[in-house]
Amino acid sequence: MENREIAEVLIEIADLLELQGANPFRVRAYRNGARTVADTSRPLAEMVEAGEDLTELPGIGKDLASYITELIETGESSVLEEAREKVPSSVRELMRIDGVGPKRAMLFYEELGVETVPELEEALEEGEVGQLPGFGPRSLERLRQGIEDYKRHTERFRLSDADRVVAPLLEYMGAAPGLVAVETAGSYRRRVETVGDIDLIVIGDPPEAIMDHFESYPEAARTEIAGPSRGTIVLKNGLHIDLRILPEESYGAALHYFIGSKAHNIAVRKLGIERGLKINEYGVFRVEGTTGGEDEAPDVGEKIGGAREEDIFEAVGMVWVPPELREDRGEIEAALEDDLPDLVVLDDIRGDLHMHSRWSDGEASIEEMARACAERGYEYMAITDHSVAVRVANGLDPKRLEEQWEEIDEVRKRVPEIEIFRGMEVDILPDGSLDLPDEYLDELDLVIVAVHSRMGLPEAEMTDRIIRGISHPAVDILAHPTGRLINRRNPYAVDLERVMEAARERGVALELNSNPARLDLSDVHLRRARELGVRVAVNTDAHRVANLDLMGYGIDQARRGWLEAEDLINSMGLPEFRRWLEREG
Ligand code: DGT
Ligand code: CA
Ligand code: CA
Repeated sequence: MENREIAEVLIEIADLLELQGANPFRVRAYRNGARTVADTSRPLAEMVEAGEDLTELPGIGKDLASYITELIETGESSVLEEAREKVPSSVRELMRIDGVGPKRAMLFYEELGVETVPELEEALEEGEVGQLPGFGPRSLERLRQGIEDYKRHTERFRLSDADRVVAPLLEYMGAAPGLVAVETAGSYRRRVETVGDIDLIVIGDPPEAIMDHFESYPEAARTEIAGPSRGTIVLKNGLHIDLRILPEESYGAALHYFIGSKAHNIAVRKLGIERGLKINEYGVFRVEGTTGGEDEAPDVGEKIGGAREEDIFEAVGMVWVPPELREDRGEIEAALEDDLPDLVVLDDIRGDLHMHSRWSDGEASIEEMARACAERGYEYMAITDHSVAVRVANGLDPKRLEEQWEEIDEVRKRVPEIEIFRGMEVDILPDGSLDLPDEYLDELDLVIVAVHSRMGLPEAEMTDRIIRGISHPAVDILAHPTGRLINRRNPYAVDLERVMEAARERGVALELNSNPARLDLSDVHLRRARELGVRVAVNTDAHRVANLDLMGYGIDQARRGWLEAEDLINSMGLPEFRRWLEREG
């Protein structure tokens, strides 16, 4: 059982307890536990098997530890089952509607028998909700709006979709009267693979004029909040934008606060308290006997910093932490020791090792791809069209592969600025064998393997299949190792821990697929790969020239996974990379 699945169970328990009006501290304990589990790169299943004490993990008490152990050992949770007996799990979804909390969700369920959002919508239309106590015309209208929003935006936005919206928005805000600076914060700034909303922070004067300008954004569908220093608009595509206008002297403190994450902020604030400092979005203050609580007056005490973000870190003895690491996943401890990783940057990339041409399902010729890679400053690249099993992608049989090699030879002459490796994305068939005869595998410079079929196999079979696939001595890289598509398809059931161990033993690299719909491996998985000493290849899997620019998403994700240039294979210069290709598997 993966940590992610354990976390989902804990969240479900928390939601159900909340619906049942349980003690908020108990609910929070499950939520904190879920976060810890999801953020732990080592599988808890392995810890349980090794007889390790789960209560060593932050936020995991005795009870939680025993529930998790039960879940890992039996695949079931008696606490969850008990909670489900009192209220169906689908009722949780009602709480995701703006304005519906646990009390109202339970009211809909108990009084109207409503268990799902569509049922609630129906009850609203039939006038049943209007019969309930506390539902006047205004709250009915708000509920209708909430359901609309829910339907339009039940999913978090992919980072790439957010990017498309944010670039023009920043340009527009830059033209606001009296504006001094505008910056992004929140999960967007931390480059999380999906974002709930976009947070912007601004310095400028007068604030009213800036807020007016913000509300008048042509892409806005409506204004949700418009206060003197804080506003929220909802764009036509459903994305919410939060804006905060700040005085210059607390800009750094506010930037730090709103970049988050919340967990990171709380940990930094705690360090402050230990030093008699209060840290909040207004600055750093020296206060006798501070509790650091959010109920304290915000700006009491002697202000010792806050204009620059560094002020916050310096005050607690930390070096500056890149936003991508600010998740309270160990960056605080590392920054106190000045021992943060030297995170990889786009410039470290020397080649892209996964791309398609017109020979299979790509849209560009090999020459167009080669010239585009050379323009991006790469020293090398690999053309990796599909093997024959992927019929829908026009996969190549050995005969066409040989013809393709002739074309690669031609292009090598015409585009000598870059080394073009003969590669292929070879399918791992359901039995774990590879979709290309050995004599051809041996002739390839670079072999990527991947699963594209029978993704519903049980975990043990899928794991054996993949390990058998990467055990072929010709294999260099395992592409998109979990097969997930963000918001579209869950990862297939696979024991990634075993796959990583096998990859390390065989000297096979795991791919970080940079396509923003995949970003596969995830940040937590990448961190684990690094811990285990498995090399990573950040590739675009480009199907057209413009896709080559998706490399930046892979780099963002690699940074969130704590990767340094030396953890990658495609950061090597050409001679070193050639030696890597010739390594003993
Ligand atoms: P999202 O929007 O769900 O993708 O995630 P974030 O991290 O952007 O969260 P958001 O938009 O709710 O808030 C932006 C930042 O503001 C968050 O990363 C940290 C900070 N923040 C929000 N609420 C709290 C809070 O209750 N306490 C503390 N310490 N910081 C908070
Ligand atoms: Ca946000
Ligand atoms: Ca926000």
